[in-house]
Amino acid sequence: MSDFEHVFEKPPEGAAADWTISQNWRAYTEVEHDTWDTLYARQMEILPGRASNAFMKGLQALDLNTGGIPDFAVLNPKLKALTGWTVVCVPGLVPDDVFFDHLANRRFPSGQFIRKPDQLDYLQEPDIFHDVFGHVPMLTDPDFADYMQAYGKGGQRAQSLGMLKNLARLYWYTVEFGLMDEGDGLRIYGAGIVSSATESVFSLEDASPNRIAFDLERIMRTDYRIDDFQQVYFVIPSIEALNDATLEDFGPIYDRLKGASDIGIETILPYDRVITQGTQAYAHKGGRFAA
Ligand code: HBI
Ligand code: FE
Repeated sequence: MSDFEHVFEKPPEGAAADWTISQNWRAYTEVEHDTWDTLYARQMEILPGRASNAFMKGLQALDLNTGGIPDFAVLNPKLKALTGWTVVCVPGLVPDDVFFDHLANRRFPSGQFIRKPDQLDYLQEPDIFHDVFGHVPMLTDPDFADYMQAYGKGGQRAQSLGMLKNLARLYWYTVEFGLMDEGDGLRIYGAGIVSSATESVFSLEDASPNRIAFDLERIMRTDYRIDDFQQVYFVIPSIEALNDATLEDFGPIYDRLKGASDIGIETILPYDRVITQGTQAYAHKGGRFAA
C-alpha cells in the first residue's frame, strides 16, 4: 500500500473548488492531540542550537505548544498580523496549480490529518505536523514570507513554460531541505528537516552528505530523492540572499536550463563551494564538529 493515502483526482466530498476544507478542529481525538505533543516535545529536545533563529523566533511567536494540534482559528490571526499569511486546510496533496495559487496569495495549504502513533518516525506525505510545525514558523519572517509568495507566482509561470521540474527542485533544496550559515555554524530552516528528529541531526552532523553553497541554477539541475535522507544539502548565507535570488527574471535561466543536463545527488562539480565540517560546520555545544 502506498504511503500516499491522501491523494485525490478532484476535490473530495465537502472540499471547495480551491481544495480547501474545514479543519474541524473539534473532531481531533485525544490520541491525535497527544501525537502532536509527542512530536513537538521530541523536536524541542533537538532543535535549540540546530534550527535557524528565524525558525525558533517564529515558533515562539505562534505559540504552537498550547497543548495538542493548533487550531487554525487561533493561529491565523497571529500569523496574518505578522506577514499577511494564513494557513488553509486541505485534504492532502493538491494539484500543482492549486498549490501555487494558494502560495501566490499568501495562503499556506496544510494537511488536516496527523500521522498515526506508529508512524512517528517517518511518513512520505505531508501531515499537519510537517506542514504547520515544519513550514509555518518560517512564514513569520518577512523575507521568507516574500520568498514563498514569489515561489507561488514563479510556479504558475514555470508550469506554463514546462519548467516545473526545475522549479520544484528549488523548493525542495530550500523550503524543504535548506540549511543556512548563521556565522557561528550551520542551522536548519527547511521544513522537511526541522520536522524530522533524525534528519535534524543527520543534516548537520553526519559526515556522509555533501553541503554545498547555494547556487540557484545548480540547484535547479540537481535531482533529489523523497524516500531517504538527502545526499546533498545547499547552504544559504541568509534568507534575504535567498529572497534576492528570486528577484531576477527566470526567463534566461530557463533558456540555459533547457540545454543543461541533470546533476546526480552524489555529484560535486568543480565550481561547487563545498562547506566542510571543519569551517562553518555545525558548532552546537558538544557537537562533533564544533568549529
Ligand atoms: N500539495 N498540500 C500540498 N502540499 C505540498 O507541499 C505540495 C502540494 N502539491 C504539489 C507540491 N507540494 C509540489 O509538487 C510543489 O513543488 C509544486
Ligand atoms: Fe513540505
